[in-house]
Amino acid sequence: QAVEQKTGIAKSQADYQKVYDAIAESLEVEGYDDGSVAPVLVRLAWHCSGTYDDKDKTGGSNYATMRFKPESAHGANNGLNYARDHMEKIKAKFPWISYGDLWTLGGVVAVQESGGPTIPWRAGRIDGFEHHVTPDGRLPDAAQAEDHLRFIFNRMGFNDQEIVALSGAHALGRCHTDRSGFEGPWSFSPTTFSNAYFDLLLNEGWKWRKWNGPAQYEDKKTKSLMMLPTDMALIKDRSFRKYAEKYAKDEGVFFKDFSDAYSKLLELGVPKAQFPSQSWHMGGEAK
Ligand code: CCH
Repeated sequence: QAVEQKTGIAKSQADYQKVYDAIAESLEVEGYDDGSVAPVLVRLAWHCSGTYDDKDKTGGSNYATMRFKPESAHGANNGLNYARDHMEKIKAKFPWISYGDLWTLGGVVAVQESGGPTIPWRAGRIDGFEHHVTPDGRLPDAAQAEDHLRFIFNRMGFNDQEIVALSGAHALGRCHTDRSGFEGPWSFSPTTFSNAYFDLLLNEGWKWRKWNGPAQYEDKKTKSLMMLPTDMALIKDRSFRKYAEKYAKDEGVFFKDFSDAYSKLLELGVPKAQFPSQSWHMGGEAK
């Protein structure tokens, strides 16, 4: 099915596949973090979607409101200018794509090309205006615990199982002192999407790191990995822990549940009528 973009020219899945390919080719960036922009593209896709409030239907990925000053300056979005600037180069080649489609497709490419599951995705988001920006405080605060996680993610419409599944994205990437104040990667291979986050969370020994930065954990053995207070809440809370254990044991189950929850996340706030009826499988072979 074709999707009508604002240019009025209908685009097909094949057109979006070209955008996918261009993003995939752009992921490796020598000298940037661990050599890939995939992690920060996942964070952009998540933060542009996670502002959704299921009660009043505001926020979400539809209008790509992080382009506007109030939202781009929200503390939770520190450092995402890097990801947005990166995506501008793709936008220059495909000016017909909406920012919401571009950023969420970036999040799909980043997960899939890092070895993660296939993420059903479809085009249809439209560019909105500054008045669509939602208030600060809709994204999670890493210094908090399980009650806060439930408060934030229930607002988006996610349950305990989906909260834990989505958190597994922290297998990718790292914290930066100049962005969030926290420091370090969660896993030994931060450019590979896997269930390593759950395995490490449950099976490594963790203690508070002694440093001048915000309270975070470090692994006792190598002192090279980190966990946020919110990460640790996933094994302290009994309901959350059940799912963390399941995902640590079975990567296939994690991949399936992550794919479902992430696909749902990337569509938050988009009226169904804007989408073609079927989701697409972009990129490589289905896993
Ligand atoms: Fe996250 N995340 N995240 N996160 N996140 C950070 C980085 C990444 C929280 C806090 C932080 C999700 C959920 C949560 C990624 C994906 C997801 C950072 C460091 C903090 C702090 C930012 C920095 O300094 O650069 C908290 C709290 C939650 C609560 O649940 C979810 C959900 C996802 C995706 C599905 C990814 C990927 C990164 C790495 C970014 C990078 O630049 O390497």
